[in-house]
Amino acid sequence: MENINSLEDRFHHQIDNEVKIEARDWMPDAYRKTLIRQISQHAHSEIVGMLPEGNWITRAPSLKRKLALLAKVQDEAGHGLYLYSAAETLGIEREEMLNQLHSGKAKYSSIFNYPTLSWADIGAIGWLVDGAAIMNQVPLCRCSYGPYARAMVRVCKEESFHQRQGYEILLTLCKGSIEQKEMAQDALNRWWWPSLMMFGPNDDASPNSAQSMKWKIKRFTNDELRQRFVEMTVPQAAILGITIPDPLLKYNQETGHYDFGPIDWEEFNQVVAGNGPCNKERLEARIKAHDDGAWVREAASAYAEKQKNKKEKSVA
Ligand code: BYC
Repeated sequence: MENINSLEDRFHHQIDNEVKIEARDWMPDAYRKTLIRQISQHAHSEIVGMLPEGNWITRAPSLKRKLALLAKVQDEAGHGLYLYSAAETLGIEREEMLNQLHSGKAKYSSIFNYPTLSWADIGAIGWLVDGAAIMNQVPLCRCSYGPYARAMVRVCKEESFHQRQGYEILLTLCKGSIEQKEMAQDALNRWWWPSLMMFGPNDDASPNSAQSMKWKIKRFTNDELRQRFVEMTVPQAAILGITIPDPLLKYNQETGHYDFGPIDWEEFNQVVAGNGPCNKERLEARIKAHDDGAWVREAASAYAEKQKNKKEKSVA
């Protein structure tokens, strides 16, 4: 039997042997820190991601569409809850994470700082944004940190329903009138490049990837996942009969993969720095939702306290 001398050796032994790290296990500070960073950013993205779609719940074109969108947005709130809970197992309080988000200090996915201008945008978000999310998050089900990996299993199941509802919205529009198909094309034109940016900077500009890969938090690099997303999406666009807005997108016979044009990293940096089209609006809406919900949290805490007292009295 192998001799595991120190806590650090045990940690590496677990990582090497695909044994999940659990909250009770010793872990290096930097591993804990990077997980808190990634999981909390992910949680923030889920709850901010509710906002652009939430705008369309009252304007969905039919009862069926309204129900599906409502369910999807509720799922996203649930994803936020699982993820904040997973981050809490690492020793950070939810309140602290929310303070970081509301004070503008925490990052969330760049994609949610773009406006939803038409109903077709709801289709494009489901198809592209949730499609990109699945591509990125399925490997996270094998993340070395148990609570994050397990949360991802359920999140991915729900994301796959979201992706299909989005694609079906676009399929319906593309089979409809000329104006409807133009709406779908316009949505693709606006959401394509931001969706590619969701995967994060190119590998040579990604400061966290190499270490996260060693720790088996990430299983694939940003560029690998972005490439896979392009490969998956091109035939889907062809079925819809709409055109991906990239004149350089071309199948490369030699590599067997699609080549695509350069991403505008200056735009990405601006959005991440808080200067995207909707950053201010999103943060204000999030803070308002949090403030408006204060009475619910207070009532829930008061009720929990009452129940606890009741139980204590009955035991005494
Ligand atoms: N936007 O070294 P890198 C959803 C930051 S939710 C903003 O490659 P890492 C959905 C990055 O944080 C979608 N910032 O970092 C919800 C880092 O900054 P710091 C969200 C970005 O962590 C509702 C710096 O750039 N998904 O799907 O190794 C409705 C350097 O990057 C972005 C997740 O959060 C970005 N796009 O890799 C519908 C998935 N990209 O912290 C759908 C989990 C990078 O060093 N997260 N940055 O200051 C991940 O997989 C990884 O964190 C990332 C980035 C691939 C995103």
